[in-house]
Amino acid sequence: MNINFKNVRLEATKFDSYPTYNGAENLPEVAFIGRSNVGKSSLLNTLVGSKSLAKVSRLPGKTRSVNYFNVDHKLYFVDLPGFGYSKAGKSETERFKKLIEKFFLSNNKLILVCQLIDSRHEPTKLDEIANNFLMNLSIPYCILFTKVDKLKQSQRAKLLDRANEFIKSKQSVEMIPFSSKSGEGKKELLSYIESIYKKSVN
Ligand SMILES: Nc1nc2c(ncn2[C@@H]2O[C@H](COP(=O)(O)OP(=O)(O)OP(=O)(O)O)[C@@H](O)[C@H]2O)c(=O)[nH]1
Ligand SMILES: [Mg+2]
Repeated sequence: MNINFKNVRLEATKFDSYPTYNGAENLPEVAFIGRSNVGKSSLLNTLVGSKSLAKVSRLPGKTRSVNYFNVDHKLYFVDLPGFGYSKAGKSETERFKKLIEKFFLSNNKLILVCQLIDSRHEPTKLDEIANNFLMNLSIPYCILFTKVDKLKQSQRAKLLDRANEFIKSKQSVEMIPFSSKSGEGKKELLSYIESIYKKSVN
């Protein structure tokens, strides 16, 4: 029943999410969404213990398709293109927006949505819009604060306040500080995903 997160392969790459990808095994999905460059692909690599499974770049706008990683024949990790990439042209931005909306609105296989927010900065307007949209889907939802290795002690202390401010008056939400560099948060996130998975198959 336990998931072997290291048994992973890229199964499919989609540029259009309609109809949604069913995959050979029709597995439940865990999606990772957030601003361009926030560290989605890096986080996925860290979770599965790989350096290069998902493509990472210093420049925003690296992931432009929806990538389905088959994890141990039990679930898919879905790496989405980042939103808010200012250098992408208008039509590219529109395409991403439609792709992401369709991905979430016509998908009944999602068991968890993880929104990534850069721990160094205030959440952006787009982070807030995404947060509102995602929390209204009534799918289990969590926030991952990325790149915490870059925080100074004083910023670290403020993170919790900022996090609470961000989700104030919303239902209780799992929040995990994460670093792909130090591995902080990895264990916690994997056990959280595993617990959600177990609930979904019971
Ligand atoms: N210090 C530090 N750098 C990180 C961390 N995670 C990602 N980065 C760096 O941030 C940059 C962007 O990482 P990606 O994983 O490609 O980000 P992404 O969210 O997938 O970006 P798009 O595919 O463009 O949407 C790369 O230079 C990474 O090395 C982290 O935890 N700590
Ligand atoms: Mg990416």
